[in-house]
Amino acid sequence: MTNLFPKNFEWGVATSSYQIEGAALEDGRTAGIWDAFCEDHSRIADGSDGAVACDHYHRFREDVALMRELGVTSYRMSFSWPRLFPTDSPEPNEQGVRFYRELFAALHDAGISVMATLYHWDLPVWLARRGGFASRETAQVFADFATRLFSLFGDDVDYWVTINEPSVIASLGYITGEHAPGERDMAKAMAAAHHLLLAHGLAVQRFREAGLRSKIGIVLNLVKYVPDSPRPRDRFARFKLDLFYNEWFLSALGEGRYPPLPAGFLRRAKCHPDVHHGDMEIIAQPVDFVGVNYYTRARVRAAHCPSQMNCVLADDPGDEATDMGWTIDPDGLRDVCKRVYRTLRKPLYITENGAAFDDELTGGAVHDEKRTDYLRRHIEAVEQLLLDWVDVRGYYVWSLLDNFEWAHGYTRRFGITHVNFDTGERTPKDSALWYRDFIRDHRRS
Ligand code: GBH
Repeated sequence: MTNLFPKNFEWGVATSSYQIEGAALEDGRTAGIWDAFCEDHSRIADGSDGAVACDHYHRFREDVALMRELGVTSYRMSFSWPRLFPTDSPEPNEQGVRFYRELFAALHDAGISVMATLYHWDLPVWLARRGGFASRETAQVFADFATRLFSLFGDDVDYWVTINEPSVIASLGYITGEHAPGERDMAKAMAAAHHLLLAHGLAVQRFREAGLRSKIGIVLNLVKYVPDSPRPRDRFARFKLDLFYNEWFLSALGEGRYPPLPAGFLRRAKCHPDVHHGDMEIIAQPVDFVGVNYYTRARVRAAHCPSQMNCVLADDPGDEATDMGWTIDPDGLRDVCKRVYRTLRKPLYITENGAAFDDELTGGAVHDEKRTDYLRRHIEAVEQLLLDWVDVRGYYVWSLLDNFEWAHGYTRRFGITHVNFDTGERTPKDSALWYRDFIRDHRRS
């Protein structure tokens, strides 16, 4: 059997702090914006929150053992900022530091490399009170946070990620308000997007100054947008969504400029972010790799909807979708990766890819053929990318565990491991067993 995957290709699984850790107010952690957001239970599908989640804070050894059994080579996780810095004091919370040290030691013993994200949406409330990412000052506070983590964990982390999905934070957190902090304000969204990118760039600067051997990059969520029809207005609607969710970030990081705005409507609406002299150079400084999160393609149609730039998402009749309603399109992964590689010319890691399905635990097993099929087809797309000379160096399944799926609470299961949220019990699904066998057959050491 031909094996195209290069030596040192990372086969991984991914999670994030608020979605799995629980222990929300234990051992000195203070509230983050998601704790605060969930207090209004109407915002979360099942009225839940991440206070307990997968209880990974207490069960991390079991979770590392699960990963070892899967044979993964790498684990992508994120730090909980309010756990490490519960107040604005520069002194870290020792119990928080101890948790991550023990986690990294366990991973190290299991021979699993670490990809650590500095910001996967777990912002301390003390910083949100100062304006959060809508405020420029937060970019500096983030850079100080990053510097402290570089010195605390240094080369225990193999791959540092600055920010997870700036476009999703800006859109769901500041335009639709579906995510924390729940704002609906286009000007704030554009400001937040700029400050997230600036925070990224400042952290990369600090990383270079720290002289670590490990690598640093950013993770972007890319959606493949297609027009709902060949009509010009639908094609222009597609162009606008692609501009704000994809091109805006690629252009800033790759070329050090924001793309020109069609019709100048953002400027007229006074939504263009306030870019200071020198910001774009900071944002565009070279990274070591780029992470791509890919889930779906989306069809776009022009319609009267001023809050969404007169673009709406159309159903994809006849196409298979996951339980999120997201169309399954493995070729989309190829398309977005080729585009990122063409514009940024850096090694790529698929830092998230996976699917939510309504799984049933029967007789100690979960027969999630649809998820296995989803993963297999997307991994085949990665093989195609390698044949197309795209430098893909790793693939991480979202997610190791069923977890707190943001506004969907516990109603959507993305895990390859089933979690019983009453008992905390973990059960590898059939997809996990398939992934284990696939890795065994394809990893080279
Ligand atoms: C990721 O975000 C997050 O990093 C992770 O924490 C989360 O659990 C995971 O995905 C699963 O949701 O245009 O309506 O067809 C993914 C962000 C934003 C990706 C919406 C898909 C397009 C949906 N998603 N996007 S649509």
